[in-house]
Amino acid sequence: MITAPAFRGKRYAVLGLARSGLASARALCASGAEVLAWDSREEARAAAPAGVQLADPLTVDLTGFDGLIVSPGVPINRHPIADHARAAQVPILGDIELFALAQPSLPAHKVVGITGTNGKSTTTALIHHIIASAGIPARLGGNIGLPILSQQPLPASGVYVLELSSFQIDLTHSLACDVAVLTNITPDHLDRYDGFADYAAAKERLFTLQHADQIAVIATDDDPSRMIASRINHRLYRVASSQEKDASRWPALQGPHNAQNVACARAVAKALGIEDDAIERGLQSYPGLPHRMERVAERGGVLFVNDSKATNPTSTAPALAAYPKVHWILGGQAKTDDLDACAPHFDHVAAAYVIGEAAPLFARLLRPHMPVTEAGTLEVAVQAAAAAAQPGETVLLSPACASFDQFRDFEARGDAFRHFVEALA
Ligand code: UMA
Ligand code: ADP
Repeated sequence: MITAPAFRGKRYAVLGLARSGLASARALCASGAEVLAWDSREEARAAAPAGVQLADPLTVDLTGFDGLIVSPGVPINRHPIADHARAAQVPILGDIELFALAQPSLPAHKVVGITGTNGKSTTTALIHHIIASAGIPARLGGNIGLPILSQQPLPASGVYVLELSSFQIDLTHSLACDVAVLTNITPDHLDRYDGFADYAAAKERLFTLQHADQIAVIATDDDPSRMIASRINHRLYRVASSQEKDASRWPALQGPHNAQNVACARAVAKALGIEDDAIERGLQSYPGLPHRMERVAERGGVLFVNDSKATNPTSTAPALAAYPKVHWILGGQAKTDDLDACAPHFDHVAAAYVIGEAAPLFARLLRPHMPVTEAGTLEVAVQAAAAAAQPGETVLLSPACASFDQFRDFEARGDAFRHFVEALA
């Protein structure tokens, strides 16, 4: 766990006790801070570390507290806690800001921060893999599902590689990344922002927090990312997917979207002074991540692919492009009211199976282009798709939606897909 003398004797309130909130509460307690914490879920409260006072910060006068730590999943754009904290003049922070405040007492290290709408986890895991396989101590943390405060501190000269969502950046005020990365920006999470420009501005803050001697790596394949690159006043490595033409040597990094991730990771590795042949070895040996175009089974010549992490149409598009005849399972909680980003690849789809809240909308959008089954649940969709698929075809879960209407998160959805595939007669 990462602890810091900076927190000793201070008072913090923590709202949200899932992964990041629990890690924050534990690190603060272990650092000698006084902690009041809450989660609206009783089972989350039950997991609070010993020594924490359980009380809802909304019902407490926060005057004199040193900070309110909120989890990224708490919508501070509309949650009353935001005004409550502001009225008491208490700063609102997240676990990444606590990491930034702990940095001065950690052994000398570097931080690489990765943001973007899609490709964050892949790029983060790939950068971590290249650095670690070059023999440099490295830690992975952040939105990838590993709160950084739960990780062991690195010895001197190590590199912390942090995946940062826009929600986490919103709660961060002093993290200056030695290398900050932007993969791309397309519409996402618009329920949490006052429009697309506001969401893009949240990502841009990662770069405005950097110092003059630090490095920005920006993939300039889309207009909003090009716009952000044009405003960088410090060192900038501009990269593009087109720089990575031959992916044949990197089995876990196929597809045009991965060319963008590779271009970013290569630039970061170079910025950190890693030699070209070590970068090449890292790209070749990168093992891939679960739930991202993950091959889960092959049955009777039919391939089953779990791409549960594709939670918006832009991230689903490359998966459709990757297979010639797809039985496409999609749906859940829609983030957009169209599937335009996927349309160029509709000719790869043999049939669609729609599930969850978005089923009626997606059925209406897709029927003019392909046969559609309103399956409702993932289990029915897997059974129907498996029954229809011919040898050589692919059953693909690439939902283009959030999972929260039917699952705890995208991981639970991907695990359920694997389970239903394994249960097929
Ligand atoms: N809660 C309350 N009151 C409220 C609202 C929420 O008590 O009014 C509680 C909830 O009951 C819950 C907690 O607050 O227990 C919110 O937790 P969380 O949703 O932030 O969950 P964590 O486990 O802490 O996960 C967070 C990130 N979650 C989100 O951003 C929604 C995880 O990213 C991240 O991996 C983790 O911290 C570790 O850093 C997930 C994600 O979906 C993977 N990210 C989005 C994405 O990738 O698109 C941004
Ligand atoms: P994130 O962490 O930003 O959600 P991931 O690396 O987990 O990104 O990938 C999520 C989904 O997006 C996967 O389904 C993958 O197929 C797709 N994807 C990965 N990289 C990119 C990219 N650079 N551009 C568009 N889609 C991508």
